[in-house]
Amino acid sequence: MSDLKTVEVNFDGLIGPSHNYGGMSAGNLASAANSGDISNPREGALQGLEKMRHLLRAGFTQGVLLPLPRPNFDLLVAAGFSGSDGEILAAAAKQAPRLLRAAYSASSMWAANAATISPSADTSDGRLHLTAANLSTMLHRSFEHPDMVANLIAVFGEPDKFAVHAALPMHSDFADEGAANHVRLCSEHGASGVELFVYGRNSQQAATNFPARQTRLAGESIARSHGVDASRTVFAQQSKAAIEAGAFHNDVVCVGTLNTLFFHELAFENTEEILTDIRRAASGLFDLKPVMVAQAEVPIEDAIGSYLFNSQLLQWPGEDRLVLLAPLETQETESTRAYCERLVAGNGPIGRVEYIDVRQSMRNGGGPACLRLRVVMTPDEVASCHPDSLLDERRIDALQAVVKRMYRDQLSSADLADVDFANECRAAREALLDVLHLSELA
Ligand code: SUG
Repeated sequence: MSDLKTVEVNFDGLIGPSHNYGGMSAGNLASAANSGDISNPREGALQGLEKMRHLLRAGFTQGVLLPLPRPNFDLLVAAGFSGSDGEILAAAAKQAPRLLRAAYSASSMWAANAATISPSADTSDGRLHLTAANLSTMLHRSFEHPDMVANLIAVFGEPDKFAVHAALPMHSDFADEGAANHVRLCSEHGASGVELFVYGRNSQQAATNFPARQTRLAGESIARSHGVDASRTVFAQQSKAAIEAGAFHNDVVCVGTLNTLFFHELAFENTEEILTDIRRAASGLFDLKPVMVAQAEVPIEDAIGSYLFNSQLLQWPGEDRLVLLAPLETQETESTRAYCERLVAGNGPIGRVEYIDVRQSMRNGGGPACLRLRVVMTPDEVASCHPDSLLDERRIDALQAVVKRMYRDQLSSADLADVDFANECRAAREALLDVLHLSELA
């Protein structure tokens, strides 16, 4: 029996005080285009908090994941730097500036890459399973997972209800980028669903021009360890054309929720076969509603430039049809704005589009969908997770006050060498942890 009160909780990654444009992600066109620019961590974090507030006010249950400790001194020490913090930073700035930018990366803000989630309705042991993503393809993301596991255990600590799995082995055969390459479809959130694991390459296939960051083996491994019914699981290959056009994660060209899959014509290698597989896996559960956007209507370059698909597709309280929460860039791109107008004028499953400002994150290739990790939770699970990680207006106000007081509004790569800035980052994170009573993570 499905449970009507099971909800999809969005846990947004809060943008950290060291948010910078490091040019770290090959194949992510925004990261390359804005490399070296001055960033504004304060504005970024405030934009993220306003998105969370917007959804909270609309009636959603909204969670948050706080930034990880940066700079990561362990990385710099592993690279042979030694001495005081100040000495390490100064030497790294001179000898290995790219490594220093990696050590400071605030990339855990993109919570869609934190983990892959299987809700308890889909798993053999009836627990909610979370596997931290190894993010092994990009250096600056590859060391997120140990701290992320600690974070996830702090939030989902009750072992009878939640199973937090460590990341898959750190090898390119197991390359895994988490929920960004995973879609769950169902009739309603509490019912058992179909899990779509999207991959860019088979494990032994070499990366092409732009790296395919997810292997099929990674998805298969996660599906096995979560205990997802094989007949309700689909593996789908991302198209090479999409990766080469800059879709470094599937969620740049596809988003799905409930029975609706919204995707670009060039998203998958073999669209017809994938739709057939999903329909077969969904038999007896729901009727799939595919919404495919034709290349002739929205060229893939516009889809990627505007992040049309990197939107949150939401069952908005009180509305019959789904709502697409898209970045402002989608409104500012002629083809995608016009497409959205036609979309809502039609009688398909998406009835409204809202635009939201997350520009600081967008300039590093992260739209509204990248910033959140979706966790479908029963009322019991909501009651069992760390309560302060679920937001109310007061907690948002308190986080906002820390950001306003302790985050810089201008950050350049030269600032990363300054030990005062490293200390500021530590202090800001501790103040954020304090607000949510998570000081054990300090
Ligand atoms: O992994 N950008 C992130 C963006 C992640 C977007 N997430 C999803 N699509 N779900 C990435 O490429 C850029 C950081 C820099 O260049 O400083 C960066 O890591």
